[in-house]
Amino acid sequence: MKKAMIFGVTGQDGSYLSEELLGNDYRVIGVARRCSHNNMERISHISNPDFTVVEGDVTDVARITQLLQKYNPDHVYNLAAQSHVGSSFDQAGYTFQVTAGGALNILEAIRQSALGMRFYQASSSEIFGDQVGPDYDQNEMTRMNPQSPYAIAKYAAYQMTRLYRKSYGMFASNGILFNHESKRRGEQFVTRKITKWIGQYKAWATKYAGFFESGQYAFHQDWDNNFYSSLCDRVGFPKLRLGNLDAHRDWGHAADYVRAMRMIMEAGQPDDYVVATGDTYTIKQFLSEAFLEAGLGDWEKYVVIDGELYRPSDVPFLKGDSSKIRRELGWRPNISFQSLIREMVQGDICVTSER
Ligand code: NDP
Ligand code: GDR
Repeated sequence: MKKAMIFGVTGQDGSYLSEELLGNDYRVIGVARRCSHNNMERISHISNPDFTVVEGDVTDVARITQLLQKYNPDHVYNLAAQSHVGSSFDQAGYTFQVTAGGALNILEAIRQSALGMRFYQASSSEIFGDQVGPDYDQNEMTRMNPQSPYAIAKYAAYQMTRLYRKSYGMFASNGILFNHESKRRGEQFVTRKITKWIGQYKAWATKYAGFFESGQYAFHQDWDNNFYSSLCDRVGFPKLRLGNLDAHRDWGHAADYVRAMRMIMEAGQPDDYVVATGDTYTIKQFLSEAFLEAGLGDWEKYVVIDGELYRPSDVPFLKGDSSKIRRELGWRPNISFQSLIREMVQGDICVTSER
């Protein structure tokens, strides 16, 4: 049985990757940082004797070395990062320390241990920044021009991974993943922020509908969307505050993307691969689909544009060309944009109505 170690096991991808690897006969050692609150929510459902969680932080090279020596994994996945692009403008130094320095610490610990384990770096489409390919799709050959402290940290880690591969002959690969989401997506990212708001709003509107329908209030009006959105104004349910809605993103599902990670690590040779659906949508299009899925109609009635949520510089257009990984490793995504939105919206409606 092969052993895999995952740094960043408590994140969205860490949880899906653990399931993916356990389902493919790996023993999984997840590394989680010590936290004063419960950060195990995404992995607490995994009860498998081949799954172990240990404490560790990617800024602590001594601990990384100790863990590698103790468990001697075949594969090491580095998913740990300060992964919020917007926050990286406020916490540039910290982001660089964790997101770039963490990758270097693991690479160096592997090199010094001389145990020959394989390394995966969670690289990101953010490293393309404002650059597009000749057909507007970004692939492994597209010029990179990162546009945030996060993206620059990821670019440093990407280059470091390539350098260790070239200089020391290590099996070290970059998965250049475009945005991928799920019900487990962090609540500060735009897709989940939208679906979570929808879940809370629907729970609130249902409560009010019950109140009026109970006859305590004589209120003769069609129970339509205009009524509910005007309630938002009158009774004070906070509207959904968002920033730049014109950016394009190529959104896939995390379950499909962790399969790509495993395939990259099981390949014959180390290499760098773009992982993307090849479709792109604006935030406005995501809003439109999500509000339709929730039966709420026109999203514009519920959304307020907040200038504070605009980033000092943003990535305007992402659309990935993943033909290399499709051709060489046979990967392809199975979950459509519409199914992803359905899962996220319905998931958040269920969660909030159960509370
Ligand atoms: P999350 O933010 O959900 O997860 C990040 C993980 O890193 C969490 O487990 C977090 O722990 C952990 N972490 C943060 N700082 C440290 C540290 N100092 N030491 C150890 N662990 C730490 O990200 P995702 O799961 O969405 O993404 C996984 C990786 O892939 C990240 O590196 C991200 O930058 C990258 N990526 C993500 C994409 C996406 O669309 N999701 C696309 C391209 C790249 P805790 O739970 O305690 O906060
Ligand atoms: P991104 O994802 O920056 O692409 O990074 P995010 O969902 O944060 O933003 C996508 C786009 O939406 C715009 N936007 C908002 N974003 C957030 N978070 N909150 C808002 O209120 C809001 N309003 C508009 C943003 O400006 C941006 O254009 C994600 C992360 O998972 C990274 O770790 C990963 O590397 C990349 O995807 C690929």
